[in-house]
Parts: sequence; structure tokens; C-alpha cells
Amino acid sequence: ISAFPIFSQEEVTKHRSLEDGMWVTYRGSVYDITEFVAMHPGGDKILLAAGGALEPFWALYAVHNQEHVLEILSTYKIGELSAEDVKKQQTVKSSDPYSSDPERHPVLHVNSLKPFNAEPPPEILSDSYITPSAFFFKRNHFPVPQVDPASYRLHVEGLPGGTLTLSLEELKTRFPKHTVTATLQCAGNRRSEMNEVKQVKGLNWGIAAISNATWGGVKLRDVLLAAGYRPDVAQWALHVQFEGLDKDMTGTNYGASIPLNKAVSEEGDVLLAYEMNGEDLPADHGFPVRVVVPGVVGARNVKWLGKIIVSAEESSSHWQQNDYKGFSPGTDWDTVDFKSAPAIQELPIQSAITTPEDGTVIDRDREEITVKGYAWSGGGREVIRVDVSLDGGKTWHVAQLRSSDEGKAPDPSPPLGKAWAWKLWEITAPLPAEIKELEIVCKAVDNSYNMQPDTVPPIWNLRGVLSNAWHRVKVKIRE
Ligand code: MTE
Ligand code: MO
Repeated sequence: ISAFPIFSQEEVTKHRSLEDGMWVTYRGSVYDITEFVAMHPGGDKILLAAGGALEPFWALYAVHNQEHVLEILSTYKIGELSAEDVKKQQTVKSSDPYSSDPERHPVLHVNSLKPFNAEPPPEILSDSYITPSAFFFKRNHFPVPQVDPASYRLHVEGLPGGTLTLSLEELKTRFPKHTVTATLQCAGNRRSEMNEVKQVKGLNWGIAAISNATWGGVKLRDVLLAAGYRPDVAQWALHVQFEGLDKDMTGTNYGASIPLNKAVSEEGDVLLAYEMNGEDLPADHGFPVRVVVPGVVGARNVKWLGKIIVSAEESSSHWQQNDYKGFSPGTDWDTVDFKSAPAIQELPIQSAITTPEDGTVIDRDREEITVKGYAWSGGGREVIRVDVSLDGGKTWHVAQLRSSDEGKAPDPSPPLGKAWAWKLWEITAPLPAEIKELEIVCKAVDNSYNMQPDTVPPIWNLRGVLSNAWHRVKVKIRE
């Protein structure tokens, strides 16, 4: 019989700050690590585990699976987790269609659990040029389908030669492998800022429904050519439709389409990706195969790809026809006509501040402030400049841009029209004297000299998409 008190998960969850104490669980035991946090060699990253289980963190940072780490931890033990909650950590109800969804990293900010929609804390985005897959934002409409890679088949339909069917093995061996580093952004990224102006419909994304990965796979162009596509045999063809293997309760699959031009262009770099950051695609990101359409809104990057259809028509799916479209601020749900607007494809110029966080308080004696963020534009347009202001837009500094992780040699500039990946930016500037509160603002410029609008109201729309106004955060200075 254990001499330790028993705690419920609910109790543990209440302890996730320095004020309330920082508790974690590991293999059924409860630990109070408040004192340890200050000494943790990994810095404040350990704060992210507070109130929950350590296992998923340690799975990511393998360095912890060592005896001496477990010894240190044991000195902070304060109790046992209730048997009921231990069981809950291990089992899930099988009647739940989401019961086979994969494990997710607990640091993600969850906007919706079922279906799973989550974004990383913004500071994590600017920590690494390539977003680790565990932290990459996740946007699912339905349960994650379980796909057996051995029996997986991809069907390519609509061409005169008939249907081409490929196994995963054939896809990997019959076509040359390409890698593309591309940023994916949800149409609803930064929707919460539109919500502040006036209520919109949709998940309340912050600024992190965007991430950057290196995708490995075959070119859609190569597969379409193998299926018999030639401009002269398919003059009627204007679109390429994609169908996911995930479906809603009525059996309707997720679907979307892109213009044929983008799909078959040598310069389009559209991939049927089976790898993300050098590993098999994770379940949440479309295992075993997804489409990656560089420069194009997330919604067209169909995951768990089952079918490709070359067609005269766009996809008839809800997401192509009646969603993911932009409207005037004056259009409301009574007047909106989804047929009147084109489906979003290439996204507009975007940038945001990942650190400091809105509401941060800093000491005057610091004298300088470092601001970091991301910037990206759709359609392969390269971000050429990011301007940062500390005084709400009265005066501006030019930020330093980077296209790789620090310490690594910078990538050569991408070919014109093929800037698929974001730039991270950073600036360190002196704290303006005599100001008690900074209003930090960022705005980006791409190589077509497209710029972001300065405020939200003129671009507000009922679905809260394409939210790309200057990003603003407030920081207080403590004298
Ligand atoms: N593909 C399928 N099959 N099902 C989906 O729900 N969501 C789309 C797109 N592809 C979706 C999908 C949307 S809206 C976005 S923003 C991206 O996937 C998100 O990709 P990620 O989860 O890999 O970040
Ligand atoms: Mo999305």
C-alpha cells in the first residue's frame, strides 16, 4: 500500500503555473516539479508539460529516458494518480469514431478535439525553420482514417486511357522522388482577429494555423502523365479533383480541386507526398499519401488521398463550392451567394509576430527588445521585406529574414515564382524612451509588392477567412 496520497487528473490539471505549483504525472505517479523548473536545462519548455503527463514530452525528447533523470524526478514525487485516471490515460471508448485518432502532443492549443483541430504555441513556430511534425498545426474535418499501407490503392480517373491504379509501393518505385519545402496555411489562420471585429463562423484560430515542412514524394505531374494525360488528348480538362479517404457520418469523403495548370506545370511542384520531414507521413497529416500544393490554401492539400480525377469541373464538394471563399464585409448569411465567388487557391501575403506574446510585461532596464515572427505569401511569391514598428506604426524598422535554421548556411534564393516556404524574421531594437506600452506591429511585402492591409474591418468576411491585416501585439514596460 502506497504511503502517498491519491490525486485525480482534475486536481493535477489545476497545477500548471508557478503560483499554483507545477505538477506532472509519469507512469501513474504525481510529481510537484515547481522547484525543479528553475533548474531545468531545457529552460522553460518543461512548463508546457505542467498539469499533464510527461510521457508524450519524453517521447519527443529521448534524452530523458535515462536513469539519472528518473532519479531526479523521484525526489519530487508527491502522490499517486487515481486508478481511474490512469486507466483513462490508457483506454478509450471504442464506440467513439475518434477512438483510433492518433496521440497528439499536449503542447498544442486545441480548438476542437473531435474532429481534431489544433495549433502550436506561436513561439514554437519561430524556434525552428522546419516545423517538427508533432507541432505542425492539424486541421481535420473528420476522424483520422486508418489506412493499411499494404492494401492502399490510389486511383487516377478521368483520362481516355481509363483508370490508373497504384499501390504505395508502385508510387514509391515507379516515379522519381522529389522533396519540396512548403508552408501550409489554413484559410482560417488568424480568424480570431476577425471575430474581435464582429462574430464570424468557424474555428477560432490564432496566428499559428500555419507551419512549414519538407515534403517528400512524387510529382503529381509525373503520375498524370503516366495515367495518359497529354494536353491534346484532354483539351476539355480544366481541374484536378482530389478525394480523401476520410468521410462524414453520411459517407461523403473530404474533397477539393486545383486548376489543371497548376497540377501539370513543371514549375508547380505539386507533390503526392508520402514523407514529411524525412519520415512517413504522420496519421494526422495524411498517411500514407497526401497532396501538397505549394503556394495554395491548406484546404486543397488533400490528406489520406484515395482518388485523383481529371475533370472539366471543379470538385463538387462542399469545401470547394460552399466554403473557403471570400466575400465583402457587407455580405451576411442572408445575402451570401457562394456561387458568386471563386474558390480560394493562392493565398495573399501574410505575416505575424510569434514572440513576444500579446500582454507580455518587460522591465525597462532591458533597454532592448527582440521581436520574432513568420512571413509568407501564396502562389510562390517571395517575401522580400518585413517591417516592424514598436509604436503602432509611426516609425518602422526592417527585420532580418532567414530561410533556414540558425547556424546553417542559408538556402539560395528560390527561383522566381517558386518561393513555397516561409521566411522567419527577427529584429532587436532599443526600447523607445518615455513609453509605457509598446504596440508592436509587423507587415510583410512580397516580390509583387503586395502588402498586408493595416486593419481588419475592411477585409472582414462572414467566414473569417484570409485574415491578413498587420499583426499587432501590446507589451507593457515596467519601470
Ligand atoms: N484533407 C482531408 N482528406 N481531410 C481534411 O479534413 N483538411 C484540409 C486539408 N486537407 C483536410 C484535408 C484543411 S482545411 C487544411 S488547412 C489542411 O489539410 C491541414 O493540413 P494539416 O492537418 O496537415 O496541417
Ligand atoms: Mo483549412
